[in-house]
Amino acid sequence: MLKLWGRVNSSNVKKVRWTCAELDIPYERVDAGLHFGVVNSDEYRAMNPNGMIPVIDDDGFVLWESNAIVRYLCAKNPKAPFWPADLRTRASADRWMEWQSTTIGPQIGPPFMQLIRQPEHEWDLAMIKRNITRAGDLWQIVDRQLGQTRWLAGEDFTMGDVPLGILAYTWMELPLAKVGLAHCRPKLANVWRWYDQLQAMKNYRDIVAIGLT
Ligand SMILES: N[C@@H](CCC(=O)N[C@@H](CS)C(=O)NCC(=O)O)C(=O)O
Repeated sequence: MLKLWGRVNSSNVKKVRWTCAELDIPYERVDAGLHFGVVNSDEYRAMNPNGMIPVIDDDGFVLWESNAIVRYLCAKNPKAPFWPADLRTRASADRWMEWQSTTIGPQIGPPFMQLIRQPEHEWDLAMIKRNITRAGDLWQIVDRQLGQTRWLAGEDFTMGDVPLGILAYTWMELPLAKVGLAHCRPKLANVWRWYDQLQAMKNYRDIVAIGLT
């Protein structure tokens, strides 16, 4: 059986768990990361020298990097439309996965770490303001896309909605009012409609919308 290492409150582990749920892939999960430790053991570092989660072991094939894992699982268990059969739709889904990891994710990650995981006296308010303002601008790009298509890569829910869908939960739940930045999260009509669609999904409620910790 597929084995997955990673704690359930990790956004990158959520990508893998949500994908397994969509594709009906059974797996065994081992808690790892943060207070669970594990990631610094020699055995774990031999699997992932970065000491990060998630990692999977599929019958002896070890893989890290969440988006690569999502694509591997999809290619091995192809199920359209989640793994789009059409090359261009799949490339569009890929594009939003990469954009989440490289562009908007890095803006939201550091404020998340401080506002949710660090005591208030350690918050770097200048950084939080800079990043949240930039993230607010970037959500406008998502909003424009979702003004044209029901889901990010077209009319169907695909793997392309997974990383940003997870980040959307983080974004909506961040206590921005506490740092006077609630105005950076205006009610963008298309993003909110897409977020409602996500919240209507059982897998999203069970795996993603589990509170920010
Ligand atoms: N690019 C990597 C990033 C992995 C990553 O940042 N994982 C975080 C959790 S979301 C982690 O391992 N944090 C350290 C820990 O939990 O101990 C991926 O997408 O898999």
